[in-house]
Amino acid sequence: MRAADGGIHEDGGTHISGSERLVTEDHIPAVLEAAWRRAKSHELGCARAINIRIDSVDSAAIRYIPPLPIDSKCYATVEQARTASCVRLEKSGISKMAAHRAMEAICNLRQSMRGAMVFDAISGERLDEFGERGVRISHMDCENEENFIKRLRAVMPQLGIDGAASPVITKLREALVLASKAAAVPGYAGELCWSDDPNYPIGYVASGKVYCRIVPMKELGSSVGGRVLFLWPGAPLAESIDYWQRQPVLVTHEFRKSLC
Ligand code: WAQ
Ligand code: MG
Repeated sequence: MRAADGGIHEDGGTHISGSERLVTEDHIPAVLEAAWRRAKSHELGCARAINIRIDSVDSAAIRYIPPLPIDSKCYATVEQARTASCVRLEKSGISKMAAHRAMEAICNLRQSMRGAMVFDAISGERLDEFGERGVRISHMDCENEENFIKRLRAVMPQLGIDGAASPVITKLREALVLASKAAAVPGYAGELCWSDDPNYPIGYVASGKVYCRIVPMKELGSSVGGRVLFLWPGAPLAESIDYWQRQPVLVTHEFRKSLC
């Protein structure tokens, strides 16, 4: 599902929210209802153009992958958090210039993208040609939502006892599924992301194939957020994008123990 205001995305509409699921047919009515509710009740505004697309996927084509291991870091200020995020990316071999360019690119977004920008991990140049749209990663989900959340809580006890439908659990589950799928292409170097939802100041850095939650990645109330995926020089761009957009992936609940 992707929802926009002021017209459809393809006709200049502003991105409001989106969600990607990969479920069996019996779950479709419930997933459709949840997508509809999300589109109509988002804090960024009321969607007036909603695009819901259902693709059938051959179950034999599904790839099963484990989630990235999770770490978590809290900082006193957004500035400290962003500086530490760049350092984290640099420690995994991504250049300082690429890390800073990615940070700036997200900070300078005038309106939300519905997809991610792809950057060269050394030169810091943008590689994809999707402009304001970006690459929308799709066809992924967790293999079993209940077990996924149970294991997630076990490795991250600091998540507390919020219900499974709590915004934090939903955001983390979706972001971890996306980041784990993103990391599964050869040539993947890392990711920088934070939400464009004004009430959600948490972001993450994926580097060295670890998902590290970063708090606070922006000021509460800011609607500026986005995603940058890094590829090592020479990584196959077209194949990576094709995998991100089309390869069906289910993320298992084989969590390695939390690093925090
Ligand atoms: N594929 C590529 N990029 C996407 C996708 C997708 N499927 N979905 C969102 N994006 C990009 C797009 O530019 C959005 O504007 C931006 O990311 C933010 O999307 O607690 O909630 O759904 O550990 O607002 C991260 C922290 C939350 C989770 C990220 O992103 C945690 C989040 P949002
Ligand atoms: Mg959002």
